[in-house]
Amino acid sequence: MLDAHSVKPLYEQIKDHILRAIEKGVYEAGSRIPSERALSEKYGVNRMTVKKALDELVQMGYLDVRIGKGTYVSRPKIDQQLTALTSFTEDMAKRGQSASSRVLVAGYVPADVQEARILNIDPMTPLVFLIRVRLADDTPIAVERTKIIASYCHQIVEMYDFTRDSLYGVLRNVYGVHLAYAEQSIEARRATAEEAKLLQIEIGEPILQITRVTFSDGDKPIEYVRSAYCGARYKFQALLRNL
Ligand code: 16G
Repeated sequence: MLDAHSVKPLYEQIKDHILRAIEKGVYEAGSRIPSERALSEKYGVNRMTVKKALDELVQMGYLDVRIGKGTYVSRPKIDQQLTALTSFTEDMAKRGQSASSRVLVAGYVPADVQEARILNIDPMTPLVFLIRVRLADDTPIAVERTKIIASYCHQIVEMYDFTRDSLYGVLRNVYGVHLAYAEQSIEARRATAEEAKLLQIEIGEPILQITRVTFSDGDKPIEYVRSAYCGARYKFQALLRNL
């Protein structure tokens, strides 16, 4: 199965072989692959060679090591198109997954100087403040910290339960707020201890930090969101046209 005379090192050949098995569904997403020992017997190489192949596949995101349990084929990431202003609930519905949230904070805070500048309001203006862990089919995907100018949505915190309700849905259907567009940036960083706990990942794992300012009609900024998306479970896609 392996070619000892090839210029390609044995561990690379094993990597290719395992990758092909993942692509063909021989090793299915979420399933456990054979142990290092079983693979070294299968390929007739020592365990270090197998380990090197597996380590690289883990680094590349194709496999996950679960300590004490074994090595598993990673599940495909959720991919979000960067083309339209949509909500988490809508994104999950489109994929046939159910969206829910763990609400950590739901209340009101006065705008600080930075928020006031971003939202074009006076400091101390009341803001709705929500911190939610967003879940897709019960898997934590992101921690979102949302601030919205409270005068747009009187008593929203008292009246709605954001474990199930969609914030954008309520703004649109109840308060008649039309969200026109958003400015968004995406940066890479490592998970903090708090995020690691909330997202059920290890401290230091990759995070996509997203900052979004959402505008209603008339170019009025109304929402300021800072979110930490789990890099292993989420990716963004965009179609780029040559202008
Ligand atoms: C998305 C938005 C977030 C918005 C939320 C509303 C990103 C990065 N963030 O998660 O800004 O507050 O949707 O979701 O896309 P909801 O209507 O499901 O509560």
